Amino acid sequence: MLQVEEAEMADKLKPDELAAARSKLRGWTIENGETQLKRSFKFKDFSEAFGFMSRVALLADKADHHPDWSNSYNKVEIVLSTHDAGGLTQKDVDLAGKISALV
Ligand code: HBI
Repeated sequence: MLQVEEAEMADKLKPDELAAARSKLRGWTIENGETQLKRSFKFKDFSEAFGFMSRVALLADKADHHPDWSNSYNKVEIVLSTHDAGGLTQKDVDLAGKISALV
């Protein structure tokens, strides 16, 4: 059992990596006991919001790393976490950076 936990721990961001992510990822917050990156987006209308979601979907599938997200009319909320590791990994930071570059 210990081996599995160590493997999961190995992937999770270390404190210095979390601090770097905090300063790099403007607009994103680190939540839920430092296991999630979260950001809300507001667009002109639903069409703009959905277009953004379509672009994020393509980025996520290319990265094989997918958001937990919600959409309400012109608002999109994105939560990133690595389910396989039970917390934040570099995959979350990388995808957050790519998503930020879309807006
Ligand atoms: N997306 N956020 C997130 N976390 C994962 O662990 C994950 C994923 N997308 C695909 C994926 N894992 C696959 O590699 C399988 O592990 C399901």
